[in-house]
This record gives sequence, structure tokens and C-alpha cells, in this order.
Amino acid sequence: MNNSVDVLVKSETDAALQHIGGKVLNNQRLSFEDGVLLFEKASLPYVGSLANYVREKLHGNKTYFNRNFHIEPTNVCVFSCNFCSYSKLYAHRDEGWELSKEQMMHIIQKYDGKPVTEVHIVGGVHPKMNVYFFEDLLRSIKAHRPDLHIKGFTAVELDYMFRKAKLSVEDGMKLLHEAGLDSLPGGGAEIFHPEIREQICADKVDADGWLHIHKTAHQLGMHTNATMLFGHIENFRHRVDHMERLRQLQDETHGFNTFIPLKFRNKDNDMSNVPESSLIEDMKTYAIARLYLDNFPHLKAYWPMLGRQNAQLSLSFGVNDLDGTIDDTTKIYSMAGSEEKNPALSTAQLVSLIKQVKREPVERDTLYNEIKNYASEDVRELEINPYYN
Ligand code: V47
Ligand code: SF4
Repeated sequence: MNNSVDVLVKSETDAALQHIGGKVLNNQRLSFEDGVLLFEKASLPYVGSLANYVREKLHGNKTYFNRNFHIEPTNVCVFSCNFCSYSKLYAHRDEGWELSKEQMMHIIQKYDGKPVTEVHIVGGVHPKMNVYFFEDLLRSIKAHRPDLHIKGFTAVELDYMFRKAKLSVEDGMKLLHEAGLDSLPGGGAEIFHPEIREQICADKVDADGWLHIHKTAHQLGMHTNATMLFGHIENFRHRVDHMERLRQLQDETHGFNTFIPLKFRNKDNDMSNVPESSLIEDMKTYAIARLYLDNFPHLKAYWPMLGRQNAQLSLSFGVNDLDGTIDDTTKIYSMAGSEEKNPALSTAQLVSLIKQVKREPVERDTLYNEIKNYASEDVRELEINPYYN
């Protein structure tokens, strides 16, 4: 047992919070009401210290990242989520972009000979880009570069393309998995509770549909991630409800790798009147997620959304993963007002960010197999070596 956190729990004056702290130290699961109480009453140092205790018990000082790049096939979307600053309705598609298979293969080929391990494919829901178009794309990527892990398509995109092709979720997932889809990103989850979902993204797949797609992927042996869009019109009970639904599915399948809380950004969308959450609120949300999701191995801060410095800070509040080099014009975030206008970090820069806060940078693949531990590498040498830039 870590002495300082033990002392912290014993000196907590609120009996209910002390009881929750005791549960964390004794490896006992938190209840729904425990989660809500932490949001309502706990101080940031209290949840932060507990989350850091759990983080270090699971991963020590290790902080994972990977070398990845993004492809966004289109920003045309049949849906109209109020928080989205990125999509163009199909009726205005001439103002958006749609990439052909050849254009996407050109992006893939740009990375020939470079040590990237993952491509993340995510975008709007275009009515003409159907499941067979993406099947063909996946096959072409795998034929060109079999070792590249393809993490692609949110449950929202998949739900639409399967329904349109009149395929069951099971048949649709099998088709894409056999074509080369290795894992699913966590997007589209937003807030599951219908009270909120109906106000922010009424027309896309609901909670049960989202969870069914991830469960089906898990049953095929694929791993997936899960996100939560927080800090807008939801309350604490909605956040805990969201995590509870994920925790229950994870108990059944153990297919989730990573939970990714995404801070709502309010620039240029239909929710611009909603203020953004404070940094304290953000760090508390990471910390409570680490405590509540006791069956999720990893907690990720997506640095383009949070900003580099806040991502560094999150490493003391339960986070053990910073996504990756990303190398993208990740418009989905820059358009919503995120800190990072053109997100890309070199490996040397990521290693340096992690080392600055005295953590141990570890390059991983998508499935968290360790590729390289940079703890004893000299950052200045990495900076001048083109392999790490
Ligand atoms: O579901 C859209 C979010 C998500 C805004 O699995 C916004 O490794 C904040 O899920 N403010 C898509 N967030 C991206 C995503 C993701 C990203 C990185 C890694 C992984 C992974 C998954 O982007 C959407 C939505 O929740 N989003 N608009 C906004 N204004
Ligand atoms: Fe479309 Fe996704 Fe934007 Fe919703 S969040 S409008 S589904 S691109």
C-alpha cells in the first residue's frame, strides 16, 4: 500500500468520501452513487491522488503512445449532431470534401518506409460511401501494407453503412474484419443517456446500438475503444451512467482497451452558447473515470483536444496514454476550437513531453504491445535523428 494515499484517505473528514477511498485502496468496485458523490463532493487532490495510485499500480510510470496517422474520408454527413463543428450536411456537400479510394491510397503510400504502426480512419457519414466501398479500401490498404493496423469507423458510421446495405451487425462486422479492419475507435458514444442524447445527437445510433456494435466486434476477437463527450449539458449522473454501461459490457467481453474522455469544445457549432468545462472539471473527470472503470486497462488523453500542457497534467490524474504522433490535419478538432491547430507531434516531441513530467515514455502498437521504452534515451539525440521525426 502506498503510504501517502493511505494517510490522505484516513484524514478525509467526509465519512462517505473516506469510505470510497477505502474501497479504492482495497480494490473494491465503486457503486453508481459512489461515482456521483465523487463528482459532487470530492476535491481535485483527493480524486487525483486516488486515480494516480490506481494508475501507478496498473502501469507504474509508463506512459504509452503510438506512431499513427489519420485519414478522414469525408466531412459530409447525413447526421447533424449539435456539437459538431466539422460536418457539412449532404445538401451542402460542395463545401465539404470526399476522398476517392485513390486519394486515400496516396495518403497511405506517403508513409511507405516510415515506422508508423496504425492508421486511424474516421469521418462523416456519407450516404454514397457504402460498406463495399470501404471493404475495397481496407483490402487495398492491407494488400499494400499488411503490417499496418487499421483502426477505423465509429459505431455511428458502421450502423449507417450496415443498415443501408441491409446487413446485420454480425454480417457487416465480419465482412469488414475479413477485409482487414483490425479494431474500432471509440467515437460516436457521446453521452448514452437518452435525456442528453436526444438533445445533442438525436438522429444517430442510440446507446444500445453503439454497445451492440462494440460487443459484436469483441465477439469477433477485435479490440475497441470508448469515448465520452463531456462538459456540455450533461450532469454528473449522466457521466456515471455512461461509464456504468461501458463497465457492464466490459465485464462481459473484456474487449475494450481504452477509455477516452473528450472535452466538449464550443467553437463554430450549434452549441457555441454552452460554456466549456474548467481545467479542474476536466482533470476530475479523468480521475473519476480511472476509479470507476476498474476493468478498463487504459485511460487516454487525446492531446489535440486537450492541448499539450493539459495532456501532460492529466498524467497525474489517472491517464497513462497520450494517443500518438497523429500526423494529421485532424480537422474534427481544430474546427471545434481545440488548442492544437494542426496536430502532429514527432516521436521526439512526444517523448520529451512525457519526460518533462517525469514519466516513462513507451511506444506501443494499437494493442498495447510494447515496441520501445524511451526511458533511457537522450531526447536531444532523438531530435536530430530523422527516424524519430
Ligand atoms: O464522437 C466531435 C468528438 C469524436 C466535438 O478511439 C468533439 O483512439 C469535442 O472518437 N468537442 C470522434 N469533441 C473522435 C474519436 C477519437 C479520437 C481520437 C482517438 C480515438 C480512439 C477516437 O469526436 C466524436 C465526438 O465525440 N467531437 N465534435 C467537439 N465540438
Ligand atoms: Fe456526423 Fe460525426 Fe459530426 Fe455527428 S459528430 S454530425 S455523426 S461527423
